[in-house]
Amino acid sequence: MILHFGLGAFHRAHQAVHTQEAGDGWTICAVAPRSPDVVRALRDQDHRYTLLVRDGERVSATEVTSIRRTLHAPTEAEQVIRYVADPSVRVITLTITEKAYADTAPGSPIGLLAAGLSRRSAAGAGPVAVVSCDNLLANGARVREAVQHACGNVPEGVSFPATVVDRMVPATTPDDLATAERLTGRPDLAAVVAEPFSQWVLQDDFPGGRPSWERAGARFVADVEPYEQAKLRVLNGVHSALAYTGALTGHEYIADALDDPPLAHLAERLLAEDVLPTLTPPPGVDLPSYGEQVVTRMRNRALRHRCAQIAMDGSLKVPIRLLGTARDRLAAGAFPQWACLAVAAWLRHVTVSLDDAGHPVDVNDPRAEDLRRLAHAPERLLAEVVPDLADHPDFTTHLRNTLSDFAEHGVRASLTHA
Ligand code: CS2
Repeated sequence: MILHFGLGAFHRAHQAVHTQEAGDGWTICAVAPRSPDVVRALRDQDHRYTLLVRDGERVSATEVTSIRRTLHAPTEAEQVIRYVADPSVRVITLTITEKAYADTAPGSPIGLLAAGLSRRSAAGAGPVAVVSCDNLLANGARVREAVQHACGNVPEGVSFPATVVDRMVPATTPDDLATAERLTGRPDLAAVVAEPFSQWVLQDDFPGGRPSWERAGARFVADVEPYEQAKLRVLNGVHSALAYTGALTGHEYIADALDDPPLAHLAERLLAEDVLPTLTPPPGVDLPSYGEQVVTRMRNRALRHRCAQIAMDGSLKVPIRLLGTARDRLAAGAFPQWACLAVAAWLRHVTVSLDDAGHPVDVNDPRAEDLRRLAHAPERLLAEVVPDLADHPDFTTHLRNTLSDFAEHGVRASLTHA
């Protein structure tokens, strides 16, 4: 059995689907860290739900049945710990978002996982793989570190394979729920919507066994790092750049942002001039074609992927998605002007939080208050968010100038002249 932490739409459209498609009998018990809503919805419908795949005008509906049980962590913490320690659980997957790795409080996903792993190793319940499926750098090492921090040691018999996940899964809307009902004839409050593309690259380190996810298209590789860098810098980097510039220029959806010429230009230049030169191609991958494929996927307007959703938690995402690119280009003696523009758009989004027409943008970031307090002192703000780029005064100067241009001329006009 698989125990999963994080019952959001992404899990229901990715790992749950891979597990069903592997077809070798593995099932999932999924833990909701906070809200009881999806737990209630799934329990009410026998844990079956619909995956809608949207591609332009086409939409298909598939029933997903791999999740068989759900637990609500705040009210069922002891059961969660018991599951972690259960010998029949041999794989534990996580989609808990970037910020949850720093939270090791007893009731948090990491706290519960650590308590369960300690109990498991004390009881000799057998080996288990803990598989982070979040968009982090070295996510295997990161969850291992978080567990070690919470338990004081790493319990024996636990592996932490690194993985790279990829599927665009926007938040489900009332319209999606109505479509699911129309296509299946049943109301479904847990339906999810995704693009056709789905990928999972994993390090093959599963001491207690695993599903044959390769039958569902997953790739098991010795080293995930080249895939990770390519995915985080190309897809997530461009996504974040478009989310901030899109929101600040009045676009609600990523596909609309990409339809706006200066924003499309930013995405193309960012990829070609800043991101791709920093990457080592993963085996068999042609990076320019990969970049084009990613941009084509983002143009799928049926997905209605909101800029605001992707803009969320920038203080945790931007360093992983854009600052590594900037750092590597600077080290190579080149100036990453497009990455710098994207970082400036993020800073304007989180600190000024008004679009070009003066309307407030949705900001959802645990550090928003801190960063806003520094908005009047650009030097300190930059030292705070790009500390390791402080010895590149040309980068910080350009960032400051870009912020002034945004304030004076607006984001769209500044991009048009970039
Ligand atoms: C997005 C990602 O929400 C976001 O920040 O950039 O979730 C993106 O859709 C996925 O990583 C695609 O694999």
